Amino acid sequence: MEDPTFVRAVSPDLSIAPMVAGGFVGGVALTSCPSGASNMASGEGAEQQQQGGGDKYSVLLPTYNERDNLPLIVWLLVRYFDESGFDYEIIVIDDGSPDGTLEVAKQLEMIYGSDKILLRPRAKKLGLGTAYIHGIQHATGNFVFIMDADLSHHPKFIPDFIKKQKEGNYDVVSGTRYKGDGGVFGWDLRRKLISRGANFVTQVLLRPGASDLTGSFRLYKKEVLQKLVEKCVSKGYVFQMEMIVRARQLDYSIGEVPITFVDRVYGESKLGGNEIVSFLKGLLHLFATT
Ligand SMILES: Nc1nc2c(ncn2[C@@H]2O[C@H](COP(=O)(O)OP(=O)(O)OP(=O)(O)O)[C@@H](O)[C@H]2O)c(=O)[nH]1
Ligand SMILES: [Mg+2]
Repeated sequence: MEDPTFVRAVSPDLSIAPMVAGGFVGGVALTSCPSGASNMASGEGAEQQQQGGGDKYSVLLPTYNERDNLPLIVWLLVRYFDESGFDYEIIVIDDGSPDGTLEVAKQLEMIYGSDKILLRPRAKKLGLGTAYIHGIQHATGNFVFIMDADLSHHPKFIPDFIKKQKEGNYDVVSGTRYKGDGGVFGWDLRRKLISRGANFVTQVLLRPGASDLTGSFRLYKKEVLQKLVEKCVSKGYVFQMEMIVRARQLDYSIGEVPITFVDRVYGESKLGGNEIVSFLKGLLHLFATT
């Protein structure tokens, strides 16, 4: 058994900071967060010199039943942003999660401050696509990160995204599991085949010129994201793919950074037969209309 006082989140390089178990397991008692959290709450991070020439990064975190994951992802985001010195805000879009994610988010807002953690909840589960639209409306940054809140996307890659964006002044920087050091951890063969298959079929049909089409860890210029979201018609899993296909279509520049993707740490996976069927339907629709 593990040391009961620590829970180590699964990470490809096992480098995620240990969390005091009482700090987030069960998601309620957050007072024992790692020392960095309380320092940041008291404004230490804010005193660091801001970088990025006035750039601000809004991170959209859509959540549905993520009470166990949210404290850790937020803590890691705060850590990496504070270390890099860029201005940021984290927008949590919770869709009435029955597990009480919003209550946890409220505690995080108290810990880190309402200028850093913005809660923009909705009453019920309305889907990821509209969660992003809702989030963008409240984003005050000129750049927007989109990532999952289930720890599949590690905030340690945030500085790589920002560096890449600045290198080529890209409109979109897409995290890729299928290039360089990128990869997938924790998926069974079925899930890997589905992801590879979806990418392969889409590459053949639509030739979008990006290596990871179904991933959702991306950085956008805010106005680009707004335009893309307006153009996108699909809902569900095909949405991420449509975003990148439309980005190419609209001649936006796309940079890529290798990322490792780790299967969700807590909570249940929702990928079932229905999602696969609707993905294929969406793909065919895009093929027919683009
Ligand atoms: N606000 C909101 N968030 C959602 C909704 N559906 C999923 N999410 C969140 O969106 C992110 C991605 O969803 P996931 O369920 O992790 O999707 P996935 O990674 O393809 O599948 P699994 O991790 O295997 O379940 C997570 O942070 C979810 O909590 C929704 O309807 N509304
Ligand atoms: Mg996930």
